[in-house]
Amino acid sequence: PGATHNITDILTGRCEEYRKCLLGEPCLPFYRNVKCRAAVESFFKGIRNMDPCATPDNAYDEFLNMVPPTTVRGTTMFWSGVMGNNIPQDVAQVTPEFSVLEETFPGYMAGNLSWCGATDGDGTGLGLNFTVCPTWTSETCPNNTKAAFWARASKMLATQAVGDVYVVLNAQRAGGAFNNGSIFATIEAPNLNQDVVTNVAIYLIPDFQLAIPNEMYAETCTNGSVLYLQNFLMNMNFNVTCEENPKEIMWLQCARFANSPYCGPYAKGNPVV
Ligand code: NFD
Repeated sequence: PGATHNITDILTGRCEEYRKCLLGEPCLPFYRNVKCRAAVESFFKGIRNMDPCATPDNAYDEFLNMVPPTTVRGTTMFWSGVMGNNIPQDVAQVTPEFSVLEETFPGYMAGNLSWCGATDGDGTGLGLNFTVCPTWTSETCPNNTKAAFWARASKMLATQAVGDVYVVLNAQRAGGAFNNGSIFATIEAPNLNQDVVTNVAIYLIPDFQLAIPNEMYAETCTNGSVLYLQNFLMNMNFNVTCEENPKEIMWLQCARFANSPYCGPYAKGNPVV
């Protein structure tokens, strides 16, 4: 895929927006003194002149320690397998009760951007490729520049989460709502802290873009990979709850996909109105 060619300007601008609290996110005094030029420099520091498929795990540590992902107690929301329509991100943006990685400082800066290191350079002399980056697959390019960023940021998000946490999963995800190879499964869930996380709430949502009601519920809270996840978390000593088609998410899905059989007074899970 293409690289974001003006990424330095975008990162700088987003950094200024965030530290000046222009976004309405919970805005911490800690961030006010962030030097955006230094932050952007540290963002690139660990990946310059690096093979874009062999990024060290700690490449972004200096950057992430300058602007760590921080969420308010009881609001941290993870998601997995539901990327297509940005539903969790959009719900979180207008719901103070939920915070996703994309609204934390580092998540906001890097969201929807594409970048990678380059050993041969692309003429800029900056050790980055501003034109094109290798496509990620776990086989061909496992430790790619971008994956290393989201992996480390996700780990920090999970590690600092306190109180109730949430995870939004796609009931119709091919191969199971809880995907063993996902970042949620491999990085976020294992880094939750049993001593401070009071409950893990699983929000199992249908894919509202699928029009056929019978096929809508591939998984429920009591079967398949979701049941496996609940047992996995309970074995780790977490309190776990699971809700199918929760109204906290459904209202936005129905605003986006108003003709879905999951919307309206006769829909499963909906109160009759
Ligand atoms: P997904 P998830 N390397 O829907 N997050 O649980 C690369 F390069 O399966 C946020 O994996 O859910 N890409 C963002 C990967 C990105 C890899 C990633 C990997 N090893 C993670 N694994 C973001 N904002 O962009 C997955 N992907 C790609 C955090 C996959 O192709 C969030 O806190 C898809 O485009 C969230 O709780 C995207 O990552 C959780 O991790 C999501 O894959 C979602 O990762």
